[in-house]
Amino acid sequence: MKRVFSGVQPSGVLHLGNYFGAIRRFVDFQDGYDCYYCIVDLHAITVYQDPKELPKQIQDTALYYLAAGLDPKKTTLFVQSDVPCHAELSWILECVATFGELSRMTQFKDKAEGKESVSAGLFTYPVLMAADILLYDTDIVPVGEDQKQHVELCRDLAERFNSRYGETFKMPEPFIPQFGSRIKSLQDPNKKMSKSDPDPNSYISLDDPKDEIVKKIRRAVTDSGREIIYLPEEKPAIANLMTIYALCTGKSLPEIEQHFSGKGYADFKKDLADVVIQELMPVQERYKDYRNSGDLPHILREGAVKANQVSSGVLKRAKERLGLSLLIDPTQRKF
Ligand code: ATP
Ligand code: LTN
Repeated sequence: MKRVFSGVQPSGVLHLGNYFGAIRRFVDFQDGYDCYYCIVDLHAITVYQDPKELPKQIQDTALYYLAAGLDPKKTTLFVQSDVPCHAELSWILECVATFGELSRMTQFKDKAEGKESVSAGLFTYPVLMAADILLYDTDIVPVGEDQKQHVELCRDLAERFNSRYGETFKMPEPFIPQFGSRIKSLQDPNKKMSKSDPDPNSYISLDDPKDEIVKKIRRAVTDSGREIIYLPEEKPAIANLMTIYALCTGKSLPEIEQHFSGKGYADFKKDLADVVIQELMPVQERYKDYRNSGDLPHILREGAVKANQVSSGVLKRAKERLGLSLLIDPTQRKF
């Protein structure tokens, strides 16, 4: 069976971009692939996280994975910091990555821009991501468009390591769907919808109540004119809203254009709010059910034990190739 790996940071409430660009897609792979989905808390602490809030954010991210439809019987769900091999392989790969290539990462440039001081972890963030992926002999990495450059770096590091030390890592492929892999901000269609956006009107959170969803969609910026027509270059705001409509309903863009022909933005936004609510209400119900069931610690513990078994074998392989000490065998650690 081919293996799939992906991760989401527990750095705040998940939004529609994370849902359509990542976690809803994760569900598509769970039948027929061996899936590992991780809550990447070590990535989240590259920027300050309140230690009182972080445990809840980790738990919530896991609950939303489940609420989106991931079945813990079919997939391995775990928290990154419960599996020590991630930080260990990350250090090894930092010794293979170059300062120059990390300096070219656009996410780092965006996140560091205008800041007086940023953590060294924010700079080496993509190396930890490469370690996450390579530790599972991953074939496929489903991510949103913004992570493409990081998956390419991961491939470069794997190739460099393999040619320097001998065949060790499997070469992963990114899976970035054509449609919905970059949902835009509701307030500025030139920016991606993001958890770290200070304006909450720019995103719809997975836990937004119905009236909030209606309000945010009503306030969403639109383009000049009044036609519901998909022209991403000329009318990026309405194209983004149509993308969300298409993802919620499964309708094609021409079908949506036809359905709203002769109608204006107000009618379209009203219907859009309805279809978003229809998509999110069952997710919110399942979130509550999983939270009340109390099953989560058990699911994450089982996931961490399995993730440790697989990743420790790959870490051992890498340490052997490098000639590092193996007096303590990573595969013999007890969890
Ligand atoms: P931040 O914006 O604070 O950096 P984020 O919202 O991008 O965070 P991540 O945890 O970094 O969240 O991303 C989780 C997954 O969601 C990744 O696969 C990422 O590509 C995807 N994703 C994030 N934002 C969007 C978006 N606007 N459209 C589609 N996919 C997205
Ligand atoms: N950097 C990713 C989150 C992430 C990830 C991964 C995604 C960390 N490790 C491994 C896929 C595979 C992001 O979405 N910001």
